[in-house]
Amino acid sequence: MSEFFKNIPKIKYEGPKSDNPLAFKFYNPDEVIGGKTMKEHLRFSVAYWHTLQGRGSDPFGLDGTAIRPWDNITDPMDLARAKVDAIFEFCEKLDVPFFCFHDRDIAPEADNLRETNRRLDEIVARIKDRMKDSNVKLLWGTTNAFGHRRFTHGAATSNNAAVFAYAAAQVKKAMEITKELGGQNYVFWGGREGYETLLNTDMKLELDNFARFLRMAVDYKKEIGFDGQLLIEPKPKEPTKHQYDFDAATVIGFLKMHGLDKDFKLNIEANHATLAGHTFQHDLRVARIHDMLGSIDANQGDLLLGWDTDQFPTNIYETTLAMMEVIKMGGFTKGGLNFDAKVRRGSFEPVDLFYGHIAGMDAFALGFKVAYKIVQDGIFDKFIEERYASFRTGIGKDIVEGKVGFKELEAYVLEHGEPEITSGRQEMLEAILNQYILGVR
Ligand code: XLS
Ligand code: CA
Ligand code: CA
Repeated sequence: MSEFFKNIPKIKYEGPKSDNPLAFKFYNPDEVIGGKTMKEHLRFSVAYWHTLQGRGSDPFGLDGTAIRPWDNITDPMDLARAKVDAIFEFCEKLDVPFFCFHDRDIAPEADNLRETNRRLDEIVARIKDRMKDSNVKLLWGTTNAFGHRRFTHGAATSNNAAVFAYAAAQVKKAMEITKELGGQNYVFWGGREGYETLLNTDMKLELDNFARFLRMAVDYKKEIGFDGQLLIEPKPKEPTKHQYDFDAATVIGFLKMHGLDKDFKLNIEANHATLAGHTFQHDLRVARIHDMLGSIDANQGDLLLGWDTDQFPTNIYETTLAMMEVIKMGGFTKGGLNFDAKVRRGSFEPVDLFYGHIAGMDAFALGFKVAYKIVQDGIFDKFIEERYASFRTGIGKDIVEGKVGFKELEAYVLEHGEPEITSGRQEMLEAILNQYILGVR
């Protein structure tokens, strides 16, 4: 087996003061916090599509800038085989326990579904073989039902029933291979499930069809005995103007409306939350309070650009707030932190792939440590508890317990007069958060 990243050693933890760019400063995989190692808490994952498939192209530069160790391999199947070796080498050197893929990332699509599936089978067998002597596992599999021109009007929400069928056949196979590889989750990201203009769109039929599609997926999951978690990944726009899985709240409402909320959880991506006009923490919170936070696509967007830039997450403020939500839900079970992130077009050398992941892993490791201390100290929890104290006694308790209606509440106001309100102390709390982030508290 050839080595692709030849001059890159296994990345080790060297501590916050290390000046070695190829070392972890905050991510110490073996460090035990609260009874689990950091590796177990954070469950990092590499995205096949960005790291192995990304070419560093953009709409103004269709020719990619990326230089990759497999550039001299021209046959598409030879390339697919080589990339299997490359993903294991990459994850092992970074001590990342998981990876994720779309069906079309691991094996190129052929002229017909039969041959496409045969190619998949061959690559899956190779991955399975590599898994035998490696600790690297599959966090989730998914389907690329948005790249091919047949999906230009959507997949499960296409106007064309034959396209709906094609998407179903593709998900069927992708779910089978995810199971075969011991994948812990299966993700539905609505690639082009949305619309460009309502002038040509039957929104009701498209949404109903989408629910039908998800129901079929649940049925098939049971039929084949796949015990992974099904996840939906919200995104408000891009590639279509409007995507049906707009944000966490929309997806949860949709799932509940169709009686599917017990079968799915959410995969929340930071950059998608900000595209929807929310903070990352907002969408994580919405998912968490509904007990539907499954997994995370760890990246960050550029708020000045306003599109899906999929950058490596380096903002400690954001990673801290995100990890507070994860810790509050009791940690990941099947989910993890998947780096759905790509190095910039200008960062074209193979070593930049390592720098990107190291930066992201350190940012989340530090965020996790800070968040763990914040949750343990309970300082914000105590504040919130106190802030809502009025709902634990008297009239507030009666409201919560459903004992009163408008008439009783009017009588309460007539008797008690103007309420006394308290300060929200936002600036004070933000200053405390800064102390935690700076490690002085
Ligand atoms: C695209 C999505 C995609 C999903 C997997 O914006 O983030 O990469 O995570 O299909
Ligand atoms: Ca994603
Ligand atoms: Ca994205």
